[in-house]
Amino acid sequence: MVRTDILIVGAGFAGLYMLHQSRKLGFAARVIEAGEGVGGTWYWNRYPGARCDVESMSYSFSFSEELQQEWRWSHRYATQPEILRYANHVADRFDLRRDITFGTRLTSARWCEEALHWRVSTGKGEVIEARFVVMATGCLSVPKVPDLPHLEAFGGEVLHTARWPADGVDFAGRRVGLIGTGSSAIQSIPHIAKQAAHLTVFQRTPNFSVPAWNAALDPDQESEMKRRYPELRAKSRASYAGDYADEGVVTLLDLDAAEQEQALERRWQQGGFNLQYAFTDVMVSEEANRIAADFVRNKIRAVVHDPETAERLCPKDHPFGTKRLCVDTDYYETYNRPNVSLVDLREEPIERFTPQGLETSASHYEFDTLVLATGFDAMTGALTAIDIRGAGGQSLKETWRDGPAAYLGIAIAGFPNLFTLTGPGSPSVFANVVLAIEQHVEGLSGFLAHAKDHRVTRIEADAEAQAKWVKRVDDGANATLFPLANSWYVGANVPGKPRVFMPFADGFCIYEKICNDIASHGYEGFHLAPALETA
Ligand code: NA7
Repeated sequence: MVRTDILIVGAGFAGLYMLHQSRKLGFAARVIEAGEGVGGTWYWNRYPGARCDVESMSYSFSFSEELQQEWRWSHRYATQPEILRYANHVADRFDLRRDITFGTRLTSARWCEEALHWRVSTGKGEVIEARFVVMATGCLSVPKVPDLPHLEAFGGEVLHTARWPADGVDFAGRRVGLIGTGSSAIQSIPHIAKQAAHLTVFQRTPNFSVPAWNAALDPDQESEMKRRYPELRAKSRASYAGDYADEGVVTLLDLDAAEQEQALERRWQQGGFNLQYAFTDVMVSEEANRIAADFVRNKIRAVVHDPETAERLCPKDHPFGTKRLCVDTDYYETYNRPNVSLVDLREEPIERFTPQGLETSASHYEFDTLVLATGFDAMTGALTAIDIRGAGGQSLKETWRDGPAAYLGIAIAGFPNLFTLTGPGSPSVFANVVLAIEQHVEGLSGFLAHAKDHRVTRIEADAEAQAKWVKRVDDGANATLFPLANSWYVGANVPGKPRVFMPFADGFCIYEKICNDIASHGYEGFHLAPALETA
């Protein structure tokens, strides 16, 4: 039996930083991690072309000035191997490994009211007692394999982008079938197409993608950004998306048609998420959104030579940016290669897999290897996969049957002393996630320090405060166009998952202000029970 003050689940960016902060506060802390190394999403997602689509100077920890000054990113957007090296560097630099148990999965957690602690079991049969449990399990960590008809009949290799073999895959000479056209597909398709004899992409919904214009970081530019880091990080913290890129600077509908085109083109040339966040109205006004969407559709038509393929690649069933925007390098250009073809599954649905490939309502497609780029049970999947039992013995999965409810996205009524980093109802995936992690870890650390100082042993979110928060998150999302898409933000990609808009969409800076206000009012909305005095 192991006893600890804080048990942290997951050794991705959130788990690593939480461990560092817990130690700083003088708590005994342990991390358990299913993988054999640190890095979380960057440990598992090793598919070819995997890279971050937030600029790496921004998508990196800001909590240590020494760390952000000494680490050197090679490119504007770092590759998965580089980000994984960074996560390993952080683990070594802050001597974190000695408190991490790898290759171990948490299977159940039970709250013991008399003892005021969690009793946690792992897949290896260990039992850990912890006063606090912090779920750092990630928003996109449970891969989804869709229910595909007779997949078991397929005789070739089946790969999932989120569980890619560590040694890589050699596609030379192989015919590859790939299902999906989200970020993982859009990043991997150009790389697989360069190697494979033939690549057939099976698309159900086309996504909007904007160019990354990735390039090596110029050393002078890097030095200048490092010199300005305090200012850039402050700007990020005060922003909508936790990023220092310009935001909200233009209202598209205030411009005439020529100015609109010019403004959109300027953002297109800058690359990345600027096209979405540089306009105050694109995510709230259908008219502004249609202008941006038309602009991107015309870009697709200009790149893809075959007009039928171009039309199939143009998203038409959801507003621009309402499914998470993709950021690519040569994605649309790849469809001009003679060894790449696109199958529209809305025109010809999959009927069954066969030993050689798959059959749609119109044709039979043969391939040797199948790549599933089919996404994740996002935001709640990792939490509901664990048998978590709260104060009345109720399960979290059951409690969230109609959708996830969490106060500030960090604590759940009925589940004392349990915290979710970047949980549903917090900015999380709507922001630069590394900064969202810092925001949560720092907020929670402050809270735990307060609890320690005031001899608080039991912290629980108030059910009424939580219900108000859930409504606030919902109202915020409903004031935007985001809920209009069948996205993983609303759980639409998992059959049977309740349709609830999960991230807090009002903005990173607004969330920060709310949390600070709550903390300064003695942690309103939480029940804090002091330790029982011993006679
Ligand atoms: P996504 O963005 O959820 O994309 C998954 C893709 O797989 C998407 O195009 C889906 O089409 C497709 N899909 C899922 N199930 C099926 C079935 N049954 N048949 C055909 N196609 C299917 O996951 P990613 O891994 O690409 O990216 C996730 C996030 O990681 C990304 O947003 C970034 O934040 C990083 P659909 O759109 O559901 O019709």
